[in-house]
Amino acid sequence: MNDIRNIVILTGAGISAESGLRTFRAEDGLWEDHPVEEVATPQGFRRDPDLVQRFYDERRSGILAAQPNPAHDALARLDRAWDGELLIVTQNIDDLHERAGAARVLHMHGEGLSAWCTVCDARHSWTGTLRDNPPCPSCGQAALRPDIVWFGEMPYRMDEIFAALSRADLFVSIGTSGAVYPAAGFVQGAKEAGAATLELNLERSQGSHWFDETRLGPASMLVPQWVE
Ligand code: BJW
Repeated sequence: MNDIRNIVILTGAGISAESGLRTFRAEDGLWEDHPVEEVATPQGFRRDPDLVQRFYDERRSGILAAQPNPAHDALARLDRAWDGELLIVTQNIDDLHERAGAARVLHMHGEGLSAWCTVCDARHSWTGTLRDNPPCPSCGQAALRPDIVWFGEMPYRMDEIFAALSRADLFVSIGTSGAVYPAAGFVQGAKEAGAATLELNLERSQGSHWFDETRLGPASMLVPQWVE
């Protein structure tokens, strides 16, 4: 990594799979039991808010019970040691990168341990449930929803992500299927900016042909190997 200064790392559900958090599109994935249009769209939330709040209440308990695995630990070590630019863009709503000790983390699809008030726009750290309609600590209205980016909504902090991609010398994608945009298009953006591109995944992603190199295996093995 001699001539590399700026690194962008994209992580997906696969990096947290070995921490016991289910991925979405595997045969036993979350979308098997919970149809995506029911639980991960604004329309689904309007139709049945209780169902969606219950789904994310369960996900929140799962996040609180999970622990970072060696892949999160290795990225945190890299973050601490790297004196060039580095950004971990995660599609995951868990906080396992932070709990492993990484600081430069951006949650483009929101955070499971955050609640967002649709009346006053305040965000609050949240570890309890939302299905019982608790009042917003800022405005008192019972209008909190999970602070999650659903299909059809704009992912967070896209300007920062595109700026980091435009400066990247290396783009690394870890444990994501490449099925969801705009994250699935980041590899092309990074390549156009002249970055080297590496995929670490259990199986090839949909955009695997865009990567200069693909290494297949579990994240808990591949990520520490790549970092050390
Ligand atoms: C392992 C492993 C191990 C397993 N080790 N690896 C037509 C064309 C193009 C786009 C669209 C279109 N129609 C609609 C769209 C847009 C839409 C979209 O992409 N739809 C697709 C279905 C086509 N996108 C949106 O609506 C987004 N917003 C948007 O586009 O706004 C407009 C915009 C325009 C221009 C610029 C910017 C914005 C919003 C997307 C929101 C996604 N939300 C979700 C749910 C919320 C979070 C949550 O509940 O947790 O986010 S969906 C779900 O998928 C979740 C994930 O973050 C996301 C990605 O999934 P991920 O992480 O890749 O998981 P899996 O399960 O798919 O894959 C797991 C991978 O891990 C696999 O590869 C395994 O091999 C691997 N693995 N074990 C290593 N041990």
